[in-house]
Amino acid sequence: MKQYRKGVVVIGCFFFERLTVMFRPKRNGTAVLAILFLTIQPVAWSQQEETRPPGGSTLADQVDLVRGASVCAPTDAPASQLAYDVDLLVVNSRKSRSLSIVPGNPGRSTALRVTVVDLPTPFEIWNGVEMWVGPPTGICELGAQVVGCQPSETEPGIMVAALQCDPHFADWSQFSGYGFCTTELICLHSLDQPCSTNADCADPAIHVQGDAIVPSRLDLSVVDPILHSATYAVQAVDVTCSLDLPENFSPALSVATARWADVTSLSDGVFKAPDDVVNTFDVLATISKFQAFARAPSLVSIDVVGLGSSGPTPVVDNTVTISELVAIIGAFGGANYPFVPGATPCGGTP
Ligand SMILES: [Ca+2]
Ligand SMILES: [Ca+2]
Repeated sequence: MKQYRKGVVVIGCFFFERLTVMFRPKRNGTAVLAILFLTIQPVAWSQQEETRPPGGSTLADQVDLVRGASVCAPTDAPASQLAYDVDLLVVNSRKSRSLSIVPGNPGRSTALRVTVVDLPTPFEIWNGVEMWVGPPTGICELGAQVVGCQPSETEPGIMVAALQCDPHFADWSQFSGYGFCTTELICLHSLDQPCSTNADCADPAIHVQGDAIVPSRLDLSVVDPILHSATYAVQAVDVTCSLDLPENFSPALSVATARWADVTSLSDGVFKAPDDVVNTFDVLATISKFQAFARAPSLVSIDVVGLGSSGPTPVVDNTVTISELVAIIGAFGGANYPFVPGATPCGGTP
């Protein structure tokens, strides 16, 4: 019992210190958020272990690679590229509303096709729909978000791209986000890799977004809930290849989203990959991003909804507003993803 109390004191001190940092008066309404957070925290500690699905966080640090040659690889390409012309890598940390991939294929013009494989209810009606990754946009995010900027060593940021209905060919290696190197010499907002300067934190990931990217689902209304992962297949195809021949596409890279509003976990005082649990750390991370706290998780993790004139919308908007906080707190209370399928994306026939 003494050890338990000691642990509670340590955790309490940790949160007090974090709140002291975050709640310097920067924005109206901060005091309200602080009270809100302090109100829900006791509930959080009592619930956080109850919402973990069977199997735990087996996908939390997923890194996977598909690599293979397309039958129509251009004959003038170096032999070394012929063997690797369809590299695709899913990077560390799933997101609720984005697919984070590294397209690979430097020096080659490819298009990236996203096929809906298996979505949880009620989005299963979209299974089989095909879309394409559109042109990337840079978002600098060390502090306030600046959409349309070019991330660099001095302006850390991410590259995002919306799904669209037509293929977009590009040498995707020309696009790079940048994390920033913390005093602990770990890159934040990128691959959490060791670093000595920001130059070590180049991040080749493209974060693919759209209303067809929906979160995995854990239905807490049933006994023994099982996480239904929302999965997508990403394939590359070279610009020289016919899009009508399935064999011209790369092997499929399977990418899953995180559970709804599971935006992070916390380890050694640093926000890490989602852990299949929605608890105080997810709320804390969202508040910290709302406050433009530099060590908050990346925007692409926290941005889970858009904000329209009549409330939240299913298309993320590259900003973190009170809508994100409401969504995360709702999920913490057991709410599922609040949106339902609209028209089939791209008018496809699943
Ligand atoms: Ca979490
Ligand atoms: Ca948003």
